[in-house]
Amino acid sequence: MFARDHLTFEPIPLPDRTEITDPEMQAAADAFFDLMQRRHTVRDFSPRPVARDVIEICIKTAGRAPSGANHQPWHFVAIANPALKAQIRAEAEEEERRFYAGGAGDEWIKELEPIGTNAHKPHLEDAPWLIVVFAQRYGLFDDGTRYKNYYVPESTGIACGFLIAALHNAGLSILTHTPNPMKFLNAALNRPESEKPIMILAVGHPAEDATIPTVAKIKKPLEEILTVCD
Ligand code: IYR
Repeated sequence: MFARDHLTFEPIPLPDRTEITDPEMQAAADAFFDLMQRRHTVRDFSPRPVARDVIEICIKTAGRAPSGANHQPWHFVAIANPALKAQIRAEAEEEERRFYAGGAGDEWIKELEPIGTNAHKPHLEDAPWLIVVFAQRYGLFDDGTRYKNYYVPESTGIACGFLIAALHNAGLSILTHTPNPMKFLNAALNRPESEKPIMILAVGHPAEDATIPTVAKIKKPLEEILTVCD
């Protein structure tokens, strides 16, 4: 959020700091890894409802992500309304049919084979909540004038990471879904031209017979993703 006031630098002492010993730090880091390694992308949802309060606090958590110049260039739409979910499913499936019928290109389709995806997206209706994340390419003051936002993809990407971690921590399953293109979401959800939809998260409890693709468990080892310069 950018306001025309608050344009002066006014430092305050670091709030919310907790001292932590080195062993406590290691234990906390290990516990968080253990939590996050249990996150799996789920495409089969149970009809069990999820309280709106849980969704709201998770989105509030996403809103604590760092962002370029603290402009917080994101907006979230949380949808439980069955008719709206059905509309989004229908419009997403229309895009997906084009994608799988050739729009994606052969290489992309081949690489999706082990993931097992196709144009059929029942989870967009089965999941009790859809959260659509919009990136604010530029900001709008109340009087309609524009201001610039900075590092918008990075900022919204971090917010999505916070959101997924918060939802997973609450015991929920998530599918990150990116129909291509996603422009239809602006009209469906009445969001302004300044906002670009970046993903739909289907959120809920997994179905009892939910599966994941075998390849999803194969993660790059630390040596491959990390170079240490000490
Ligand atoms: N949006 C399509 C295709 C898709 C693309 C990638 I990259 C994935 O990791 C998974 C699916 C779909 O949702 O089916």
